Amino acid sequence: MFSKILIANRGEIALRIHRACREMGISTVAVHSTADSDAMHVRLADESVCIGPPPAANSYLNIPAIITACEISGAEAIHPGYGFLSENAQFAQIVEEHQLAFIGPTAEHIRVMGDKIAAKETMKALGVPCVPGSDGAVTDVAEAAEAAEAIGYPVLIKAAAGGGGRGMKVARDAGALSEAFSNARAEAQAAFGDGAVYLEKYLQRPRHIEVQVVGDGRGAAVHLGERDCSLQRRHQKVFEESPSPALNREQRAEIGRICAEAMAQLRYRGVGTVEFLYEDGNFYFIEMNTRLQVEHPVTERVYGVDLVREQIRIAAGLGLSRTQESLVPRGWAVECRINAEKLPNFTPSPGRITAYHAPGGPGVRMDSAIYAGYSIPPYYDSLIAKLIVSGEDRAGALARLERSLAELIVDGVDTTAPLFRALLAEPEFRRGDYDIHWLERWLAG
Ligand code: MV4
Repeated sequence: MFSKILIANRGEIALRIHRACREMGISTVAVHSTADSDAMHVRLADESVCIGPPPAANSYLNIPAIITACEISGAEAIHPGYGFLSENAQFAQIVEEHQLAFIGPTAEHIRVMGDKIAAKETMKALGVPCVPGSDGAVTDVAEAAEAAEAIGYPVLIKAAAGGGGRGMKVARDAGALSEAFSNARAEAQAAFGDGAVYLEKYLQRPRHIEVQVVGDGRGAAVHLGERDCSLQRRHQKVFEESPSPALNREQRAEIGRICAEAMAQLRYRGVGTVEFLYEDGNFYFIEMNTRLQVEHPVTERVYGVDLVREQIRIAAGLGLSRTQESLVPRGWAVECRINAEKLPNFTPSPGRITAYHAPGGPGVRMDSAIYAGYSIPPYYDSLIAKLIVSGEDRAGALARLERSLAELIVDGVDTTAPLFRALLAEPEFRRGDYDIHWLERWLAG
């Protein structure tokens, strides 16, 4: 096992990783920008290294500075968290070239899944159900029109280098295809420096359901069920839950088995998330994320597994701590992403937190790096806390969510916490009756 790990991240996820390390007897090295000298992840770590000025491009994305911090501190492994360098294949490769362990998949697996066309081709070949679409990239309008006729309208044009919804264009019919195609290509080129696009059948009202997988890199892999992440705004998740209100035990076991078997075949190493759209009882693979996700705690709660501990064990070559048979879901967990943003427009609201009280008690977990007196810097994303609440069933979890939100105090900045109190009053939300467009429709109404 490692004796020292460098955490290449900030905020709540840096703390989350620090906590797993501490429980495993591993010392931690924090890195930080000059804007984060007073951050909680720096205060709690055993050592810290300043790696640059506030903009992430010059600090949390500064590969030479992070490798240097590792070498001067004597850390043997790097945990990238989520965002920043977590899905940068080049970074994973450089880390390993320096005889350091990257706590995550191989650079090659990151690269393949980062190319959405290659990811789909790979998963399809492994027996994972995919959205009907073009066979790989589509290079001109004529080819696009031919593919669209075969798929059937409406179609969605997506960037191969994309993900997260950037550069996607819907064509409702043949008349709209040419413009949608040109716009998607131009946006992909501008956003990613790669104009490659592909076509898919446009699913009109799916849910976003993602399967948590863990592989040992040697051909063993398990799944930890699913999370329903359909409640999003502008491609940002707002609320997640596990299990999904839409699935039964048989459906879960089936899609989970398919994903775990695919990961075993791939010899996937570490944690990963296989993303699906789910409509009318069918799953359609869209993308795979090769990192620990923001919403991992709902899975941890329902399956009783520490996913960060699992990541560290696997990177150290210890293999999986659990068999599939031992992974039995219990109860229900939900997560609210609390952002420093002002409603109703979600305007960023950085500034000084003058008072803070976190909810607690049975079934409540608050993952956050804020404290009273802390100043939220304006340079990074606005997530300041994740409130994860569980119960014996969905109704129990929602009842606890309601009382937790009533306990929460964050003064000095605006937050999105009131949004969840309003959601709890919505019958459709309470029934779990929502799709990927529900939240934006509700916010607009
Ligand atoms: C889709 C889709 C409908 N049909 N693909 C958006 C982000 C990217 N990860 C995939 N996305 C979508 N892909 C097909 N074939 C609708 C979306 C989509 C979406 C997906 C998940 C959660 C929220 C969403 C909001 C708008 C569109």
